[in-house]
Amino acid sequence: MKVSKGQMGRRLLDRLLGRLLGLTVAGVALVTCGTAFAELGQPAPWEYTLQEAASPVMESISWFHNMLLWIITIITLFVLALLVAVVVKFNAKANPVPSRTTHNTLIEVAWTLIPVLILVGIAVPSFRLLFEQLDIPKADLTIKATGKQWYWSYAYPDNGKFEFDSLMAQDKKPRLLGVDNEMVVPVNKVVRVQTTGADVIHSFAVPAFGVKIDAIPGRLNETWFKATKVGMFYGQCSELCGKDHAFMPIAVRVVNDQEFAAWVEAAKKKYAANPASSFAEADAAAR
Ligand SMILES: [Cu+2]
Repeated sequence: MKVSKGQMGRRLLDRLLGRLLGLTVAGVALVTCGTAFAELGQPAPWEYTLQEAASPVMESISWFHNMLLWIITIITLFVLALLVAVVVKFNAKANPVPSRTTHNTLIEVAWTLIPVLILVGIAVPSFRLLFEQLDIPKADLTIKATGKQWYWSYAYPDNGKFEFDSLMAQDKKPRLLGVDNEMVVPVNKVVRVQTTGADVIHSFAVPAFGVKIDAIPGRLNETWFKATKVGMFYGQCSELCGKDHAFMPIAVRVVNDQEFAAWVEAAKKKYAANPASSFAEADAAAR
């Protein structure tokens, strides 16, 4: 069969478009799979967004992040449009005799005032978020997290004064995030987290809760979270603290009230004779 040049061109174009469509579908599938298979409370392959929020603070952080992304996208496109207009309309060929205008009061006031208004518009929700993070509501329980080279110790001063060490467990999943003894908290309760360092500066961070706070020797820092979902949530030490910095994960198990009460009873017995406990040290010092 003879085909004309025009037909061939069209066929080629059809095939190219088909290929492109296929690639796009594959790309979209890859991206949506990446998020569809993403488990709550931990990073996922091909993830490019923030982890799914599991606390009110993280919900505010995600909202603020997305809002800023819109603003910055609009500004960037606007500047790009201006640049394109300048290149096309005012190059030497298209505009051989340039205007000698030096001032335009209206434009100068506008390009000063509009950015100021945009910044003020950003500042309002930004400060609201900052206060939400720093103004700790009345806590239902307090946990003291002590960063050590290279593991975490969690103390529960309100629930029978026990403390235990939490070390990365090689055989546990997810890799590099699983630990031997998890921090356990009740769901929908305000947890005050106090952090300190026993040797060098560490940082206690759990992305799904929107928590990241330094653990500094000789200081007691404070933050809070209210986990709104039951499950496992992981974080990592987020301050370079030495050779095993990457191997001191934070694993938080969020359970319901009954499960938490049962865990506290078991933990009190299990960790009663923990020689590493700062409560044991305090008892020894008092004697
Ligand atoms: Cu550390």
